[in-house]
Amino acid sequence: MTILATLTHIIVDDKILLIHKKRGFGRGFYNGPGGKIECGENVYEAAVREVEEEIGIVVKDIKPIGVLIFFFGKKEIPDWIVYVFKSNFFEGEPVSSEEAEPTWFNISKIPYDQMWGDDRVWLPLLLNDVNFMSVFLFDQDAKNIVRWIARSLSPEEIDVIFKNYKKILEDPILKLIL
Ligand code: 6OG
Repeated sequence: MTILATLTHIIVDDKILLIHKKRGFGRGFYNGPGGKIECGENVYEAAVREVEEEIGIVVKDIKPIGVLIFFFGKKEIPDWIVYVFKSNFFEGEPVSSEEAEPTWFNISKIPYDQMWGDDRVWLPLLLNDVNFMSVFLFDQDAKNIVRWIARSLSPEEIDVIFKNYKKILEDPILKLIL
């Protein structure tokens, strides 16, 4: 089954707020705060909840920016679909939790060598306000990227995909990666 999740990148002036993941999938990496969408939630609600659970702040005015699709080995349906948001506003002060340690980085010093390999591809698009979808075929144990493909999305496409994840599974780009 495909896991649906969110990632939210908070950017204030020339700084980006990342978490150092203390446990779970991607432990040891820096990433945006985020996590699995729960039953009955929409993607926006899930994104706000996950940021608050992980680092104690209430993120405001989140903008949908892109979608990531991950296959760990070739298979019919993706392992993860991750909805990516961007925000420039929040309330509260970022604090550590059992799951995450928040850290600000200058956007010219993003620690890509301590992040998932796919981030080098799409984080620059997010920073430049380009709406995107990006599909990654990793090897079976999620270590190396075998190949990837990305394209920009129109605001209309973003709207459709953020309302119904099944739409993304119909995109012909998925056939190119497998
Ligand atoms: P929890 O275990 O915290 O959800 N995630 C990825 N993020 C990046 N940048 N690259 C990947 O490449 C990822 N695979 C999953 C989605 C895990 C969090 O990790 C993200 C979730 O925000 C494979 O519930």
